[in-house]
Amino acid sequence: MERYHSSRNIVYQIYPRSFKDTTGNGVGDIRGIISKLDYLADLGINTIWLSPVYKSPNDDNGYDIADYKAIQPEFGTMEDFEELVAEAKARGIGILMDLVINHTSDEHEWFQKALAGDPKYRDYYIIRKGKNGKLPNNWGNFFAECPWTKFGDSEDEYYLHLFSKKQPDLNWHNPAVLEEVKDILRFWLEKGVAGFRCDVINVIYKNSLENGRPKPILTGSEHYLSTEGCHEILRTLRKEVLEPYGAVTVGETVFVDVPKALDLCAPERKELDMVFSFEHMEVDQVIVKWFKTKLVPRKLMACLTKWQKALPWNAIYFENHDQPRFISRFADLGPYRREASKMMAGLLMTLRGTPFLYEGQEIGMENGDFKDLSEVMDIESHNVHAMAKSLHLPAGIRWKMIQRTSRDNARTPMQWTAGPNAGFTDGTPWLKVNGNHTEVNVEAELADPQGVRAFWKTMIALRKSNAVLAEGDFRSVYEGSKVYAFERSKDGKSFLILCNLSSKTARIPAAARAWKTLFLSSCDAPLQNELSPFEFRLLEN
Ligand code: ISL
Repeated sequence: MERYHSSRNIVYQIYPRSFKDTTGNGVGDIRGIISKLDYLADLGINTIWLSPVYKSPNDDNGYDIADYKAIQPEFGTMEDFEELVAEAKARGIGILMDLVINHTSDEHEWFQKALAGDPKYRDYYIIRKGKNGKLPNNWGNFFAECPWTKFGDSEDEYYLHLFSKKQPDLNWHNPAVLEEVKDILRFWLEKGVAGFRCDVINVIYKNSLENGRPKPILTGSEHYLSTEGCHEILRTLRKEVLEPYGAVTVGETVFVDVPKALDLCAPERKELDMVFSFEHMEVDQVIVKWFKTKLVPRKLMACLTKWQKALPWNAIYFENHDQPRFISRFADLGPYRREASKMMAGLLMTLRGTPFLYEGQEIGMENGDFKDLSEVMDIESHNVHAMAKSLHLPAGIRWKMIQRTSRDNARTPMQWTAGPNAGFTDGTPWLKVNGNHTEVNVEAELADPQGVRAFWKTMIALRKSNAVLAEGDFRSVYEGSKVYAFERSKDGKSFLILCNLSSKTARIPAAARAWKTLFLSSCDAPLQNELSPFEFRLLEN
């Protein structure tokens, strides 16, 4: 139990579709993950979060589950999965499953039975009559669709889906749904998984289906964000199912502010262990994520500090399968891909909380190099593009939106080698491999002791072995236009962390002078009074 809740945990997220293909079908698979476990163990991580590997028609790449107890055939078999758990365990690595319980696939047996008229399963979903020829309510949808779709052949009945129409929302007012989910959790816990990353967990329980206050996005969300019903479900699952197994949970919690996050993961509430908050992902957005401005480092620092101070412990991350690559967000990245990647490694490993890194981050992968919409596969990107078109946004702007923000930016195949398809597959990859793989790849990194991956490895080892970095208190020391300085301290020992979040050389702030000894720098030849572009530096007192 202790191990998985440990402050020394370092989590590595795998998007199985894009990690490593061993069959030549162009899609990553479980055997591919097994083949790379030594690589991951060597990096020093001790937990893997697997994006969904369950049977799915892939409308949303596995976030639309058709069978919670079966492995997606293109990823392999249940035996492969069991081998993965065992092989990972042998290397001291635990597996977190992705738990998607706001919705199922419309191809799930439950929804199919509901469509066939079985009243038991009809009540697993949210099905309502339209109102005077109109939709049941005015709610919005996460994927820029209408959230209501006609239920089967019905003339005037609709089912609710906050995501795609192939992802009908479950009815969490029905106790049978809770029982099904308990059973699913136990099924995977019995297989030895360490816990769950809980997809959009704070929206599962809808208080009512009343009209919402009209808003630019997600009208209606006040009726389902962090409801008391949701809190109660989380407490029940933890007490009755998760706790006996010592399982860990991290909730993906959309639109959480600090109080809402605390309500979900403050230890005394016994709900989730940690949450993924989004505010730091939104510092460069204008109203919605599709419109971005320049990333202003000071805004990012202020946001990080705010969350560091407010929560006793939390998940920390800069990348995942839904977000553009973080280094690609620096408008002035220029030739500093390696430097910025190292600096982000330093930052992630020295903030307080459980660090989550995403596949490819450890070698400094950048956004996909897509040339037009035909190269983009993600349903959200296509829906948003279509919506922008219907709003008569010019083609150039529409493409910019997708190019900069599409979730496929982070989903391009993992770059293992400089060879064909970056060594990801012998077949045709399901999503275009980034052309920069000839330069950015694991093979090259493994041969480079000064490389990005080597720095990640150093930082991971330090984070795991050092009590001050793992458990120490956090205090912001300086937030400038380029430099972020913060202190981590414990039992009279203290580190000062200096990050240059810009491509310009930056003066070391006066406030940093109390820390005299250079412990480590991401830069070969650190300067006396200045930080080099995107330098990360650790000082001791
Ligand atoms: O991409 C987003 C954040 O910028 C969101 O709109 C995202 O859809 C939301 O965070 C929910 O994400 C999760 O649930 C979705 C799935 O498509 C995402 O991949 C998953 O992370 C529906 O299951």
